[in-house]
Amino acid sequence: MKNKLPYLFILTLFVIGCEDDAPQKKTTTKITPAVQLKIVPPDFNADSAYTYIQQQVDFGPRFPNNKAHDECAKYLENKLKSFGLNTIVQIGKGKTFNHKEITIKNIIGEYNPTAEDRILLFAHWDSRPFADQDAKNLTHPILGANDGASGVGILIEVARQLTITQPNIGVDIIFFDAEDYGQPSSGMSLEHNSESWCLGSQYWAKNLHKENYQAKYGILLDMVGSANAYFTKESISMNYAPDVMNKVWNYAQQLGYGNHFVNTKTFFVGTDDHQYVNQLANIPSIDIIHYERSTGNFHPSWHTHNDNMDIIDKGTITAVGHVLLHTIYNEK
Ligand code: AHN
Ligand code: ZN
Repeated sequence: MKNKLPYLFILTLFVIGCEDDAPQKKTTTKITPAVQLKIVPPDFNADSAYTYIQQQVDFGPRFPNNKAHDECAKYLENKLKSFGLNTIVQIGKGKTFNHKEITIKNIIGEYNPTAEDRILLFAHWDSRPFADQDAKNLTHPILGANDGASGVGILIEVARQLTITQPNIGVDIIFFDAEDYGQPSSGMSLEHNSESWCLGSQYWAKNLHKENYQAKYGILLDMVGSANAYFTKESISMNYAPDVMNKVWNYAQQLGYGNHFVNTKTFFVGTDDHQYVNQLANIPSIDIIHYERSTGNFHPSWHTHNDNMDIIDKGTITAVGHVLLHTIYNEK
């Protein structure tokens, strides 16, 4: 330090001797690139996502108040924690259509919790306690490989990728509980008693895990694992978040998944978690969900015992995972 004094003296004389507009102090020049460098999205690993689906299904049917549900909750919490996400288990009380008191566990992972700009990715992790759409064993619970585990498995793999390659935005992943404890539709009735579904997302939307929580938009994955899945632009998403839906579907088509992500608009049968995230939490959210063309309903395995690992397809998982990562890493 002492040695610098003579130089400082000479420099001062030099500055005094210069024109008035000469800089008084040397500042480092900031080089702003003309084009913001784009992050190359990491490769989505469908084998890894498939394993996460299998591991959930291996617990058995996972509905509130049963043992497999408890074990799976712990597994999901530990998975998010192991990838370094700030993990919260939101516990709440709920009541089912058949008057059962249940404990709701919404499992939340925050990536880059302090970032202002965030997106929300969600899926339900519980499986249906009955097989009311099946022809036999209607009262037995289902495995929910597609209806539940598929979306969650893909999001666990997304969580893993987030910590390997950092995106420019914050990401929240929520695994909602008790989506699938809704009242079975009786006979010819189309009445779904919609409030009896999506108990976990309803609870969260009324009791946000963070005060004034907001996200730019949300993406729900529901029944995203079957072969040749066909994702249409369904009406709830199109009413609340058409821009988000068009953006994601455009990305999908640019990536070559136009066979899965089609421009057809369809009417939504019943309800889903994005309904409450839109309506109660005011986060414009879309649902990526299979539409069965022959019936205008959900996948044929829906709420039957055929909803097991046999119908899970790595090609579809790759498409959904790739589109999600592309969307995340193109933000900002
Ligand atoms: C009904 O509204 C009939 N079902 C809610 C959507 C759902 C059920 N997604 C998965 N399981
Ligand atoms: Zn279901």
